[in-house]
Amino acid sequence: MNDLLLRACRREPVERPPVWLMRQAGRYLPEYRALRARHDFLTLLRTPELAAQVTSLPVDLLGVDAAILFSDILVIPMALGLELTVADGTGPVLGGRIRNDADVARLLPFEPEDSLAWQLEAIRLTVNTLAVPLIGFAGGPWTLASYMIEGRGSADFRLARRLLAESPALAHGLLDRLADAAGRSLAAQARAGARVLQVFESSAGALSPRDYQEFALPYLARAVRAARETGVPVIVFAPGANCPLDRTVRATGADVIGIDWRTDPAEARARLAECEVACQGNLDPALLFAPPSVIRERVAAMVAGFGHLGYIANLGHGVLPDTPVEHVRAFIDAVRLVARPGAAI
Ligand code: 1CP
Repeated sequence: MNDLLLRACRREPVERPPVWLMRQAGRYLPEYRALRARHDFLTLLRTPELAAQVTSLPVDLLGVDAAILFSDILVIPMALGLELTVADGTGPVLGGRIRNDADVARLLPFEPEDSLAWQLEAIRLTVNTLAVPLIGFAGGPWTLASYMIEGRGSADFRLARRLLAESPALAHGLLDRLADAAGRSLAAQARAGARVLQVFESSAGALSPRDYQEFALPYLARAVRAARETGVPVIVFAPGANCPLDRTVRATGADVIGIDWRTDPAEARARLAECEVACQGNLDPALLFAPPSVIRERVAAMVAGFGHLGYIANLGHGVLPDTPVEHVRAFIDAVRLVARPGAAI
């Protein structure tokens, strides 16, 4: 078993930093597109054999040091009773979005072993065949709420921000349900065999500093605490959060903090000097459209900025759908190359 990721999460010595990519199992891979041509997205998600197959694709094809379960943050809203549709070419849409107390009262009780049994079965199947650790994940409570209020992704989540302003009590009621659901989903994934858990608080950057403190951080902290009770390390990724990194780390108790591409690696480390936390990130996903020589140069600077200890090489957000696979390979190879002591680029 390649345990580089586990050792990096615990800030133990490693021969080189582990490398994987957020959204590594997606549409930029021709093998994924071929499977998608034969099955719709929800069939891929809900058929454990197929989900296991997609999860393993980037490990087999690219040699990354971790697999991330092929699933989606929107499976929790779906389990709570919102209808999820993913049409070709457009983003996912949730039916029955949240507008009032009655909508929250209608949400179904959340039992991961029951409503997300297929997700847990996919984990059990996948871990049997993988030679790298499997990462389980969930959306952060605020991010789940933002999609459930908006009904879809949004550049600025203005409907969701409006609801926080107009109906804070309703928002807190919803976030309370989602903190519980995200925490229990993560813990169930760990029990099924996930060795690391990541919380995607992807809508963090939509909030003012003040509202992040009130509506995001306390609920994110609850979900992370529930997940960490399983003993599995937790990565918190809150891209664009208008909050100092060390405050998010202290409030949540994260083992690893995801760093987005807008943050300088050495500045992130300086900010976190007093925290016992590992870092993950943070190459701009758009840089994978640059020539491989530029990718190698930027990876060298990134690894030098973070240092080798307690560091997981990754992008600063998900890999973009049209990214050339050869450039993804250049990224992975560059981490291996620059991480060799004394290696020149
Ligand atoms: O490597 C992987 O692809 C792992 C599985 C994975 C993960 C971790 C998928 C598969 N989705 C996610 C997380 C996810 N989903 C996030 C958080 C990560 C991030 O910030 O990038 C978010 C916000 C979503 C919601 C979602 N689901 C979107 C974004 C939509 C939007 O408008 O904001 C999309 C496009 C989906 C569908 C989806 N999920 C995953 C895939 C491969 C796809 C594409 C579906 C298809 O094949 O058409």
